Amino acid sequence: MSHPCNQPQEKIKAISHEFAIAGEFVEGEEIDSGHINNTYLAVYETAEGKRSKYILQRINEFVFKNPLQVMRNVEAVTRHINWKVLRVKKDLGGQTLNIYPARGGRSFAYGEGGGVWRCYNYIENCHTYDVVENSRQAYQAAKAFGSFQDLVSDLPVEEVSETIPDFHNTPKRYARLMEVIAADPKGRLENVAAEVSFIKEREELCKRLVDLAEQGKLPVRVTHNDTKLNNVMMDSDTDEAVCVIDLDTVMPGLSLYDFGDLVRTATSPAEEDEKDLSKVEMRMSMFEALAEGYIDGCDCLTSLEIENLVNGGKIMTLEVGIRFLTDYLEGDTYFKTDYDDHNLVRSRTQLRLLECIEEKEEQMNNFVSRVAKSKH
Ligand code: GN1
Ligand code: MG
Repeated sequence: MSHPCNQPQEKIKAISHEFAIAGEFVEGEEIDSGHINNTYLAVYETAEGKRSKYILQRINEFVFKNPLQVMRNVEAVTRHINWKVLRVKKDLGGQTLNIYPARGGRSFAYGEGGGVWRCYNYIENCHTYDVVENSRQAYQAAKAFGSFQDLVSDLPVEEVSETIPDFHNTPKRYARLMEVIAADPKGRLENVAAEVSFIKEREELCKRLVDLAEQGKLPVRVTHNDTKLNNVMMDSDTDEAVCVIDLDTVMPGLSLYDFGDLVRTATSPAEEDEKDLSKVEMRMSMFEALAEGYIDGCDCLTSLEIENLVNGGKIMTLEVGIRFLTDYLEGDTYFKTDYDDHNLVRSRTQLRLLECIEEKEEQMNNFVSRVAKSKH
């Protein structure tokens, strides 16, 4: 029997062996990335002594009920982007994600217990930020996600499936929270009266984008849907955006969800789970860099999309606040947590940020109109 410490190594070795990787396995480790999937790094060495790194991920089947559908979306998007980068010579900043095929040519392999795994190239000399440090980083991240939107703007929406139904349907997220409040399955409701009334006052806001989309006023596009700042790899020497990662939630959506999640994650100097709410802030300089970057990266935005950029920021921040609170009340079954109140802390940070955005809303909208005018 193997020593327990070697088990992750053996697990990583066994699963990486299922993919078309040249050379011999040297070592592996688990890496911290996101609240959903388990991610590992594997190092391989060829006969000539060249070492290369690979990313292995097990798709979380509780969150993604149909992992093969997720893989079909990822295949469609990576194929399209890589083709565009070759043909049009426009890229996201230098690198793109590539899927290493599994034995037999599929894009995924089954691991222990039937789990679905995939293998990506490792993006060299890069790192991610959980908190934005300067407006250059904000600009770079937004431009990368704007370019992503632009690159997939001619990929027909029908070619990607909705892998998590109503993922960004904010009114449905609101309705689900109301159900959980009514049931209060874990007896945690007494701790969240202030958060619940804050959210209830904003029921109308939840509907704003979905209504415009239903009326056909906002285009449904292929979107990324998880555009957190830490889903952009930045060059470790130059801080330039190099590659957009985490393509699992690519599906039909609104560009404003993508811009909105950048506002949520790249304007405040506080972490997503900061306990001291006085540290939460919506910094105008960061917002300005995001708006400039997104508009510079994406030529296809309509004027109504541009007019709603600030609404995107407000709604995504509210939506994620609702989702964290729902998960807290349900007993933390969705997002990975490190301690008992983690989801509550995260929710409070989002709601505080929304308040900060509301305070500066007019200024933010004025800035967007000025940028829009200067570019058209
Ligand atoms: C999750 O996997 P990760 O950490 O990039 C979540 C997003 C949330 C985010 C909040 C599939 O993203 O929707 O906005 O946490 N992903 C999924 O930090 O639910
Ligand atoms: Mg992620």
